[in-house]
Amino acid sequence: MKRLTNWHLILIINTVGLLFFAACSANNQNTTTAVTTVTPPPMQPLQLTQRPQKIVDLMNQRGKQDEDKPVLKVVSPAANSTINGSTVRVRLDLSGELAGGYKPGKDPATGTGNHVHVILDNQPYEAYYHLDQPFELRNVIAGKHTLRVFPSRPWHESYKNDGAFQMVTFTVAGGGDPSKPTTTNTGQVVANNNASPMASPAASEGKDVAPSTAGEVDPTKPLLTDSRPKGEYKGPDADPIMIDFWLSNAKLRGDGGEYRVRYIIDDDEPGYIDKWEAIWLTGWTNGPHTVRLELLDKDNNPVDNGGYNTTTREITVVK
Ligand SMILES: [Cu+2]
Repeated sequence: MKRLTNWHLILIINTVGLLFFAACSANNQNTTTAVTTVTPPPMQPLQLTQRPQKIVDLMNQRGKQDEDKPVLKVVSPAANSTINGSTVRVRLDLSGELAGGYKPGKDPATGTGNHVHVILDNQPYEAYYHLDQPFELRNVIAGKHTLRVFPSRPWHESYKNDGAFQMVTFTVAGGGDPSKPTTTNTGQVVANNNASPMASPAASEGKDVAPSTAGEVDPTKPLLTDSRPKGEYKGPDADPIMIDFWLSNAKLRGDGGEYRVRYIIDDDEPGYIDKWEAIWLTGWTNGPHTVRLELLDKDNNPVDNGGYNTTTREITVVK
């Protein structure tokens, strides 16, 4: 009986040893990917991909619109003005080289069209389609604010020519009720003033955050204006997803400058943008994601400008 037990023990030890050996050899075969056997691979391996064919087709249909150089001027609120009350009327003037036919406006049939991205402080943009119709920000809270505008295409890619972008700083005296959101005249929420104790404009991370006031932004210093992605992406629009931004007073490495833009999706490995143009990422999983964009200097350190140069947005992908 005793001998049998020992024999069993030896058998067990040998079996365990064999298993270890098998496991080790399996690992050895994977030495080049040893890290991924320890840390599970990310659930969402995003990859750069080219501009989607449906957008290429749209561009062809648009003729020479994409060669236009639209210039925007903020007529109201006037730069450095003070507004009494809590409603800020936005009026824009569009000029520039428009021979290709660039004109904002929503096509009732498709619900899309050229439009302007309007950004209060560092909140997500709102779309302004018909520049001859009123656009108001309502219940803007008291204090200093910035408004940033630039022309965009139906698929939300910005025009990047000189003069396309303008930022003005203005002050709201009196102001709205901080316990209620700031909205447009069509009811779109621009800022949920009471939603979070995070009062710092640097922490403005989307619609759920921050009583919205301006950061201490210097219009002469490098400025990254976050634009896309935003909101919810559904069905065929959910993959690939475009990242796009406006860049002022800074040139990226690939454009002859020294700056880079870093993007971090969820907590994945960062990616870098070294040429100022929209990029498309494919491989998104269903559900909520965070997209962080930040401007880096030549030493890869974030460049601060009133908290606007590092922005995190929450998006939702529904495939
Ligand atoms: Cu847009």
